[in-house]
Amino acid sequence: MATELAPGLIHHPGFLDPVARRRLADEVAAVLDAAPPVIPRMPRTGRALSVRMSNAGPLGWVSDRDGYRYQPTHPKTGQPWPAIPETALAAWEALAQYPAPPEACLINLYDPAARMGLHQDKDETDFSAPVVSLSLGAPALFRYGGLGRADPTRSIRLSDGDAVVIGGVSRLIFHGIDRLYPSADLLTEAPLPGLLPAGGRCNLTLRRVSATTGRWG
Ligand code: MD6
Ligand code: FE
Repeated sequence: MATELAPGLIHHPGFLDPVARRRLADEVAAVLDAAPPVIPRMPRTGRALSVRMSNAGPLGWVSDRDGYRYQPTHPKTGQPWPAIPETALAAWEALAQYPAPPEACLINLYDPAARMGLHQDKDETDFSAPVVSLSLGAPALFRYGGLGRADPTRSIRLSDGDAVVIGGVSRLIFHGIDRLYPSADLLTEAPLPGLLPAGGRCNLTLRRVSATTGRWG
């Protein structure tokens, strides 16, 4: 059962069944083999974020001292990003209600202590397309607010297999991950062994960017 948390902000608990979760985790492992995770850094300060990131698709989101941007190649290997996993493309087709495929699939890897500060996804140029997010592994506390950073916020738990769509008038809301809940059963079954420690989490966000590969921000 899907829940509309706010207009255009929709939570689909357990959207991926266990077979699809396993398949997506295997597809993500193959992507990460070709495009190893990188520690993103804040523009200017160079401060490291606590997540590790990689991408799939024609464009990937990269953050380093030079700024935030989408680019067609991996910053370390120089190779094009691998193709977006089939399971993720199918989720976009089912949930995005948008007539074109995603151009970018950002892969966030959370160690049990990792978090992500409140932010807006606004480095894209096409805000008519939603962002579709898929979660694997340990549950996480997802906080969302309004269009202003200081607006009141609410929180929900995102669990293994959940999908979230951020679109419509909610496309630019502030959101983030406050913490993970690395529970005992997940300690024995990490979704990406070797890539994530037990109790870790993987989140994929599918986006439309634009045909341009220039710099923003
Ligand atoms: C995460 N998610 O769940 C972080 N962004 O790890 C996001 O930042 C996000 O869940 C845009 C749309 C949906 C999201
Ligand atoms: Fe986001």
